[in-house]
Amino acid sequence: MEQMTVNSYEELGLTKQDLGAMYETMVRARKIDERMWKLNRAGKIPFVVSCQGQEAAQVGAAFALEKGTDYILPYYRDVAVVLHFGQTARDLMLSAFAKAEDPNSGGRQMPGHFGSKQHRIVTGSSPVTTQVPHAVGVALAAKLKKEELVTFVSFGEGSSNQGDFHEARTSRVCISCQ
Ligand SMILES: Cc1ncc(C[n+]2csc(CCOP(=O)(O)OP(=O)(O)O)c2C)c(N)n1
Repeated sequence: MEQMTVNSYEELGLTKQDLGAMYETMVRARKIDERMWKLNRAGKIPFVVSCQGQEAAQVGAAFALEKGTDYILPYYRDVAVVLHFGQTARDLMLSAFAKAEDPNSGGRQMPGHFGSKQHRIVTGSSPVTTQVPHAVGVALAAKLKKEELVTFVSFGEGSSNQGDFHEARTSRVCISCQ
C-alpha cells in the first residue's frame, strides 16, 4: 500500500536520534524552568525568567546552527538555546543562585544574561535589543576575516520597536550589498 504520510524530518536530513536529542533539550529546559519557579516561590532564588512555551522554537533554531563555529546572541528566555550550545542545568542554577562559579558573570548579573566564550555565547546587556546590532557586528567581523559562520540573535516582539532593531536591520542590508 502506498505510504500516506511523509516523515518530514527525514526530508530535512534529520534522524530519529536528532529528534530524540531535540525533544530531550525541550523537556530539560521546561523542567529547569519549573524547578526555578518552585525555588522562587519558596524564597530561595530572587528572579526567574521563564522560557515556557518557547522551547520548541528555541530548539528548532539552535539545532540548525553549527556548534563551535556559529555565534549566538540569545535573550533572557533562551534556556533551550544555551542548553544546546553547551550550558548545563548546573550552570543555569549557579546563575539563578548568584554563585561565584556562575559561568556567565560569577553571580554578578541577573539570571538570563547568558555568556560563554567557550560556547560562543556572546554576553548580552540588560537594555533589550542591544544584542541585535551586536549580532550584525559579529557577522561583519566574520565577513571581513572571510570566516564562514552564522550569527543567531533572538528577542521578544516588543523589542522590535527599539531603534537598535531598525539600525541593525539597516546595517545588515548595507553590509550584504557590499
Ligand atoms: C531598553 C529597555 N527598556 C525596557 C526594559 C525593561 N524590560 C525588560 S524585559 C521587557 C519586555 C520586553 O518584551 P519583549 O521584547 O516582547 O520580550 P518578552 O519578555 O515579552 O519575551 C522590558 C520592557 C529593558 N530591559 N530595556
